[in-house]
Amino acid sequence: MRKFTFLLLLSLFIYSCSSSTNKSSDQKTDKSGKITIENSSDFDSYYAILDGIDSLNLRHNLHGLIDNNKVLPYTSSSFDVWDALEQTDEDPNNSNNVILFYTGRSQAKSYQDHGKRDNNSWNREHVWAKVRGFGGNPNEVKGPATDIHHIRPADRSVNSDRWSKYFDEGGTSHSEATGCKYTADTWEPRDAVKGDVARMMFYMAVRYEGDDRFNDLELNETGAKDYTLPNIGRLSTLLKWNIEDPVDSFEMKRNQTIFNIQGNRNPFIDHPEFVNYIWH
Ligand SMILES: [Ca+2]
Ligand SMILES: [Ca+2]
Repeated sequence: MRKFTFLLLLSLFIYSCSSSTNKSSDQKTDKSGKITIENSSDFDSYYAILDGIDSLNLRHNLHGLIDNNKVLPYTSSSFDVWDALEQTDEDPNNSNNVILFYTGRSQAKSYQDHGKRDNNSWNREHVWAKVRGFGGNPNEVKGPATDIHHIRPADRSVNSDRWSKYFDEGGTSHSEATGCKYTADTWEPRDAVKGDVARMMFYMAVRYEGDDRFNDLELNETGAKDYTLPNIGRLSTLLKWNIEDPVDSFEMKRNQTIFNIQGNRNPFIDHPEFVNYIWH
């Protein structure tokens, strides 16, 4: 009996320890529907204004927090998107290189696709495909077309093959970006960036709500083969990837670098649990 009591107390102790480990995330998804910002991280002062608000208002408040970013020129003799990506996607092991998003290859920053049409050079992939809401010349369109939160260095030919496909799982393995798969309509990125894709798409949907001169970008479940609509999917797959590939140090560092350049953050990198309040 004494042994049983001891085991019971021991299991209660272990349970309470594991509960307190999870306390932070529990608090943020509790049933009261209030958002709690604990000021536990350097970046939490950015979110302090959200502390105590009703979770139903989170999306609206997040939009107001992130919608005043500096708009970069796409290509310019002054600091432009090329220059920004050399900082945001720098190879942590080689400051002369960037990491290409779909292949994972480390590539010389200087080996850019500037009309040379070299298939192994790198260019600028709009992860939210341009034609899905902000087509045209990015130099003129700007806004979402020059928002570096979703623009990544990519191998020129791989970028071309991804085209404007929506994100979902399955299909044929890509011959060059071997971790990626594709069908006629869909693109599945390599495992290491699946969550990164999801969180970039969540950012775009909340940053662009149609209250400025840009379209209201929205995620959908059909994937939307109609490329003229400002939609991309598949939402349920993105939600799954957000969990399967959690935020890592490269993504956090990238978010901070963008904050320094563009003046706004991707909240879904800093607080992945916010996703639960907005998409169910
Ligand atoms: Ca990742
Ligand atoms: Ca939107």
